[in-house]
Amino acid sequence: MRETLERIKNEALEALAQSDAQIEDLRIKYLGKKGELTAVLRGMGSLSAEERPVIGQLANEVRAAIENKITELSQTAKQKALDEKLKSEKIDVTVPGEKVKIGHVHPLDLAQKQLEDIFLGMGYTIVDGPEVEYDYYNFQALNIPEDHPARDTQDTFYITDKILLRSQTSPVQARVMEKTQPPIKIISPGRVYRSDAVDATHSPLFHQLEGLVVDEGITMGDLKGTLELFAKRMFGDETKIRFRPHHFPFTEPSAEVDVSCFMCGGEGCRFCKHEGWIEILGAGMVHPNVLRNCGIDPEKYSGFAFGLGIERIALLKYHIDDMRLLYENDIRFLNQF
Ligand code: 2U9
Repeated sequence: MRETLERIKNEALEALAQSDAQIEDLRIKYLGKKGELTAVLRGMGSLSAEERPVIGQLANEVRAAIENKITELSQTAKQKALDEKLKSEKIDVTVPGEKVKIGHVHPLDLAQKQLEDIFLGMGYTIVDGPEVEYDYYNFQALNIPEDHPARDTQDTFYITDKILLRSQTSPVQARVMEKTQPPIKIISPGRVYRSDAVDATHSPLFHQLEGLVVDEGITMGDLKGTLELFAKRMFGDETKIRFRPHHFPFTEPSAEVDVSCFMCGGEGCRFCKHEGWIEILGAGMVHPNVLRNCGIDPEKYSGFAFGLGIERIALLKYHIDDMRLLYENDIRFLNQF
């Protein structure tokens, strides 16, 4: 048995020294449950009482020698694999990185930002408000009672009888007037909703920017001066404006406002459909009923208001002929800005 153990030890160590790829196979062969060493140990029952501890100790030494060799070889193999991995995965930190593509500011945002900058420069404050609004602030407070025909032209989406998606940003101004006494000088840009079918010039969701100034002694002259300055800053110093009488329920008197065509200087061209003028705004003096509804004394204060569609400004500014392009987010379109 002593010879068998010596033979197993020598054979195992030699086999392990020759091959590191089959370490596991060799471990099973010599140390496994059905391995050669286990078979010897099982046969120890036939040994005499004196021989048993001696052979037992030898068997343990043989096991330890084989196990130590296996541990040593596995560690060497692991280290070798790690060295090879580190070598093959070496990173050259001096290679220039791949450029990350960054997006563009959307043309609608560009237009809104420019509009905001112009009015911020004139001392206006930007205010925000809810898009889901009470019928009261969207219509009633603005002098549009339940049976008013303006409800047809501003037909919107109703959540309940009394709650809707705002059809204009005017409710924001109504809320400000309710909370604040004049002087008030604000603009309210934001999303508005109308029950319109989609085409080149309509969308059920679009963006407005409205302005409101209320103080003692505000006149139509202030409105004209403000919009003239706005038009020059937006479309160039040569730009003229003209007021055409109109009707809005929330302003009296009211006007539609045109700017002289910034493509032909007012001569008439394809861009302005040979009119020389391009309509961009609605405006007027805040109706006394609206001031009163919002807790402001129309005997003491007066104000002007104006409104424009931000899409219309973006289309004009960037010579885009179809509003749908603004919402499709086709990357070939957006890359141009
Ligand atoms: C209050 C009082 C009055 C806002 C105004 C317009 C005229 C106007 C349209 C332009 C194109 C809307 O985007 S559009 O369809 N707007 O013509 N808006 S005066 O008047 C107000 C607002 C708030 C409290």
